Amino acid sequence: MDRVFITGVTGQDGSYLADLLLSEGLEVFGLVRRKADATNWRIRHLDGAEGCHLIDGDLTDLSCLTRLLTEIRPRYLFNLAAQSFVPFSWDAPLATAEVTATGVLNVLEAVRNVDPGIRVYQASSSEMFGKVRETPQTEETPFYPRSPYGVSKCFGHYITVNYRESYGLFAASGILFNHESERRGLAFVTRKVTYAAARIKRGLQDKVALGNLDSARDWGYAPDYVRAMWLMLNQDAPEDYVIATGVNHTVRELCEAAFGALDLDWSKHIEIDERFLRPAEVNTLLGNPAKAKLQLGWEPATGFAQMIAKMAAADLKRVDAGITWEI
Ligand code: NAP
Ligand code: G4F
Repeated sequence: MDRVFITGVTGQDGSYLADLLLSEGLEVFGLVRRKADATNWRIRHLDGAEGCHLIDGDLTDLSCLTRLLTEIRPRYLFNLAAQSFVPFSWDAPLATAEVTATGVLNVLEAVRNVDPGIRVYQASSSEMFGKVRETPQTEETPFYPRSPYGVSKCFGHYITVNYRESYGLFAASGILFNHESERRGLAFVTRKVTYAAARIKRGLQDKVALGNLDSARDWGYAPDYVRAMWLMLNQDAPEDYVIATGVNHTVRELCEAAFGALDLDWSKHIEIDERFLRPAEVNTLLGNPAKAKLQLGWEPATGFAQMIAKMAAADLKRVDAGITWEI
């Protein structure tokens, strides 16, 4: 049975990827960092599941990664761990760089030293395009990051390309546009809005405060996107791919979709709070997934409206069940 090592398994993508790879018959080793109060709600169903091992460690510690890869000897490694919340990257730029930038180098060094045959996936981001140089964005579009997070992701991307070219590693970088789900963290705008809409529907609050309503994102569904990651590591050669839907929507349209899914009028419940504006904004992102379609045979299965309706329904269920820890 092939072994796979996933960093970031407690996050949105890591949890879906673990589900997918377990269903494909792989043995999954998921890296979990220590927290004082660890609910790890997205992987609760995986704790003790057959073929799944949750192991303690931290991406910022090369000795830890080296020891774990030596013990586990995986065939595949997915590096999904990151400080992934853009606004926090201005609050803690060094901590962001340590995980989101240098953490990638730790992974590549551990792979190079333990077994350069391990196939590596790096979670790159459309945030690297930032102040976009062309629309839509492709694998060839130049980067112009707009946050310490975006800059850190550029480092992670280029060091992955560099280790592939310098040492012949099978290292592929997925340039993923925003993707969301019922397991999205509550701070990100889609889930913030669907959760608030569910609470408003039940009379638990009346308003939700947001920042820039004009900002546009190419939003896809996370379970579709982890399929693309798996396809990338099963090609003959490692390459970089844009993963996106090719359609974008504004935050205002997101509000319309989320509140509309619960038969609410969004305009009565949104207020603007400058605290949610960013020092430098990425105004619009739109990806062209043509290469992924052609070479991987990948296409998104779930559209924007369907995804937002699923998220709103899941949040309504949580609110009705009094579940407050899935945030
Ligand atoms: P997420 O939900 O924020 O998950 C991030 C994961 O990284 C969590 O499991 C977190 O663990 C872990 N982590 C953070 N610091 C760590 C450390 N020092 N050691 C070990 N693990 C650490 O992010 P996501 O949405 O699943 O995204 C997965 C990856 O794709 C990230 O690299 C993100 O930057 C990138 N990406 C995401 C999107 C998107 O739209 N979702 C788009 C493009 C790229 P805890 O649970 O302990 O916090
Ligand atoms: O949901 P967001 O916080 O996601 P953002 O910044 O686009 O980053 C996400 O996608 C990236 C891929 O492009 C990932 F790499 C990254 O890890 C993360 O998953 O914000 C989306 C947009 C922004 O333009 C923001 O200014 O929504 C706007 N927005 C408006 N009001 C808000 C809010 N964002 C948040 N988080 N909260 C608000 O109240």
